[in-house]
Amino acid sequence: MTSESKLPAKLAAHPSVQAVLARRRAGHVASPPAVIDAAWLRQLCLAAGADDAAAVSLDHPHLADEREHALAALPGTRSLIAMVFRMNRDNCRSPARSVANQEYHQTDEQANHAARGVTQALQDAGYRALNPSVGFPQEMDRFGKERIWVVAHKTVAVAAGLGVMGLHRNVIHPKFGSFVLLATVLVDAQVSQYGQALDYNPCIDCKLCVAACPVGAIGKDGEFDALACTTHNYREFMSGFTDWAQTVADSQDAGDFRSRVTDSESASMWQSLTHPPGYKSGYCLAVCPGGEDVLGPYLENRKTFMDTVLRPLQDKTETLYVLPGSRAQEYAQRRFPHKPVKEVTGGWQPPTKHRGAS
Ligand code: B12
Ligand code: SF4
Repeated sequence: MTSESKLPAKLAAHPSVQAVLARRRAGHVASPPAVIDAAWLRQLCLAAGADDAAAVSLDHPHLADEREHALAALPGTRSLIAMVFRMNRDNCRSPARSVANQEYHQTDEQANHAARGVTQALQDAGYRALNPSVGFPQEMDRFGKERIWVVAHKTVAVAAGLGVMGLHRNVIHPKFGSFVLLATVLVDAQVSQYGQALDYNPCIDCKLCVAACPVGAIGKDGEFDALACTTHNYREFMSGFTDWAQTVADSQDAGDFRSRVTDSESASMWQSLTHPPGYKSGYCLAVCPGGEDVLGPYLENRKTFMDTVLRPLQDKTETLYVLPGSRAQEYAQRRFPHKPVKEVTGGWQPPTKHRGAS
């Protein structure tokens, strides 16, 4: 801080400035510890509502691609604090979209709330800290050009040792399995102890996620068709909404519009616009038996697990959204003949520079 004598007279006379200077003279402004105590930090995260937490240094080699993004979000970032939030399993597994979506959105809110609380506590302790959004909102001015998320929570959580990405490319926590959402807090200090990466993958390679995805977005070999996933699952987000609006614009009259878009689809779009938007699927995560808390019933009786968890999602009659001529279209028609397939446009192309990023 500039010494008192160097302050311009008008500024030095300001009541706020005088209050700050008086506090400093009285010795009430202590610098925070240079290194944050890891045990204190973990307790702070758990008390805020996280189910697990660990920090990772920004210098971790697996965060090389995150570095510029973290520093742009919070200049001076030294550490990232990864947090995990459990979701209720049977809610996520429900074929009723309203039930599963409510679970996602409630957990999303809880995670944002907790990350904000941790950020505030760090700020009060004298650090600079920032919590990027858990999911949406994201940076839509970059949409179609570069990545729209501030921090890749999966990459951070894996580097911090909170789990490993399974075949379905979501992080599987060793205990809570796939039923977790992730949050990250950036802070401008080192932490006394960082998390260690897991030395195994909680994914058991059962491939139920492959069988559950209605548009074949998950390959048996681990290939992930992000475009097929977004086109169907994110039908009522971003480019799916653009396609819906384009259909309104292209329609000659109300009758023409209603022949192209069912009343059920428009009502569903209305719901996504007035409430947090609804995912159409997320079945890959719903059926995953990975993780110690989840695995028991699968090991006990795999047939019962499949009959009660996988089948209801496979059997559900629901519209699948695909790009014309796509692999997803062929797959959906062949594997799920009872699910009507609808061609849509306006898919979300992964920007070339992010393809293959991990
Ligand atoms: C972009 C994104 C998506 C995209 C791409 C998914 C993906 N696998 O990356 C889409 C729209 C498909 C998506 C869907 C879902 N997502 Co999402 N998503 C994100 C987001 C914003 C960034 C993900 C990321 O870091 N990708 C880059 C790297 C790390 O991932 P990757 O798998 O190695 O990269 C591959 C793809 O991402 C793809 N890709 C890379 N860049 C881009 C850019 C674009 C535009 C596209 C389309 C694809 C793409 O190519 C890579 C190589 O195959 C995060 C939130 C965040 N800020 O971190 C949530 C997040 C990953 N999503 C999450 C969830 C829960 C879901 C859904 C289950 C939502 C739902 N209810 O249906 C589905 C699951 C689909 C699946 N099997 O992954 C959770 C995962 C929690 C966990 N346990 O890991 C996160 C972490 C949100 C959170 N805070 O908890 N998601
Ligand atoms: S469903 Fe099976 S294969 Fe897919 S991620 Fe989970 S454990 Fe791995």
